[in-house]
Amino acid sequence: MQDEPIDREVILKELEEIHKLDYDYADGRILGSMCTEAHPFAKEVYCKFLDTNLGDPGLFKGTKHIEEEVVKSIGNLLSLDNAYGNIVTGGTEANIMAIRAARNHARKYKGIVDGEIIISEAAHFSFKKAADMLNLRIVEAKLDDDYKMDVESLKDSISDKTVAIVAIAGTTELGLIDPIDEISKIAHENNIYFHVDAAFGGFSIPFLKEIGFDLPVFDFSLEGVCSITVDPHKMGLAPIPAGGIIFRKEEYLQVMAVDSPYLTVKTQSTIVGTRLGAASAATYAILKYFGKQGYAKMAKEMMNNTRYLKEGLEDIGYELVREPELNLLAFNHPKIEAHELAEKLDELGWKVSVAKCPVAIRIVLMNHIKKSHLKELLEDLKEIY
Ligand code: 0PR
Repeated sequence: MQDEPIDREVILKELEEIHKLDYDYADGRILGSMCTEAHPFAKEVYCKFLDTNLGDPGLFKGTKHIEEEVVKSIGNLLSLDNAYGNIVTGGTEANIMAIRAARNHARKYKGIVDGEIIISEAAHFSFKKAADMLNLRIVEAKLDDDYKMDVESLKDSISDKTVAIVAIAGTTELGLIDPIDEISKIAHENNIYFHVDAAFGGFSIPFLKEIGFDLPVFDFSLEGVCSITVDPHKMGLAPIPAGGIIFRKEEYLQVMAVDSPYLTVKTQSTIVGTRLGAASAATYAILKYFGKQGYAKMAKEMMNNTRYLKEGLEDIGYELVREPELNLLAFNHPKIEAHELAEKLDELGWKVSVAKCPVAIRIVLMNHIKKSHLKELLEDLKEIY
């Protein structure tokens, strides 16, 4: 750090220059991200709540009320009348909280000390972080031929040490929905905590279902489901960092509460202590601003773009890994290996990512990707072909 203060204009100019190194969502070139540009209204609200701290909610009763209302609204969207939970930094923190609740619950009520969690090969890597931090062993259930959790393999993976089963509504690599109703039954019959990671799909599946898309049930209407991750900062258009963890029962928060004696509340269940209320306020605002109709319209638009890209790719001769279920497409060139193709696209300015299971180019059709961008992309893909 330099000794003398620097003029704010000089600092801002320097930062702007550095910021130019970042890609801009609005250019439509970021094709492999589950994040997008937050809605301007959500950003405006976010800035108004930058000094709030939900780590000491007695001092910020208004913002705490906002967080509770957001959790209730999201719970409602997921067929739960009385939701408990928090707006956290993202899907990773939400998943860690769910697994911590499951582990502590199993320790308290079943005496399990060296527990296991069952995830599928398609689960997000945040569960590996959770298992590592919480000292749990990961048992990986196989995927079926359709890249979803294989139910028979899940059954074989259950042991008397299982503290949680995790299924996914919108997998990171392919955007697929696991057979959550069947998994819920298995979890319920075996009295095992069941967490659904809908970080990606949670803000589109409910709206798409409402306007007639034939998508499976994945939410709290299934009696086995104990918690759901759903991220406002992905399909919800809230600014980063905004993740959501929704619990069916308050006891899941209570089993991970620690004493916080000198604060305005005497226990705390979140991982983070001091935590910003801005994400809750921005999410509150954007939920109201869009309403179900607004989100449904946006989700439909993204599905239309997905179909447009799918048909364009097939016309050229690219091979889809599978029919898309949500706004995520994975495909391959019949001869060029995916990483090589990704490099060619990168040279042309397209930022795609490569899925691992199976290896394929992966495109997430978020809100910032418009038909005009897809048209250009298809032209380049035709040229490469
Ligand atoms: N669960 C699922 C199903 C996810 O896809 C992700 C993230 C998470 C949990 C974790 O969420 P947070 O990243 O909010 O903690 N999925 C994206 C991924 O890993 C995140 C991402 C977003 C990556 C934007 C790149 C990017 O540019 O692919």
